[in-house]
Amino acid sequence: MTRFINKFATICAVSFMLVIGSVCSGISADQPEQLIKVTAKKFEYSPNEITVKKGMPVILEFTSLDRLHGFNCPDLGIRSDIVPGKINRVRFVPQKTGTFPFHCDNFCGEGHENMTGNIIVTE
Ligand SMILES: [Cu+2]
Repeated sequence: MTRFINKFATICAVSFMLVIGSVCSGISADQPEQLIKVTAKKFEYSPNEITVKKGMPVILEFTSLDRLHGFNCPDLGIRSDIVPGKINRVRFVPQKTGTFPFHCDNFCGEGHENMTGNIIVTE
């Protein structure tokens, strides 16, 4: 009888740990952040088309290959300077699907007006 109780207790303990383990891993795996590196130079972004998923957190990591640029995506409320020799990061969680244009908002010379791209948010 004691043996049976011991076995039962072990099974209970193991199942309990399995349940706790799956709950905990569920929490940590819940919202993985997607890191997207974006470089800027006269007069383009690379990539200039950024596809992300609605509800999935994104970190945009900006670097400049030449001079000061900007990144402005007003529809998604994303704005950053892009500074040579520096890494600027912006985190956001897209809440709506669609195609949202972004542009450079630090005048960087002739051709600045063409420094644009799109963030595409899919379901
Ligand atoms: Cu620019």
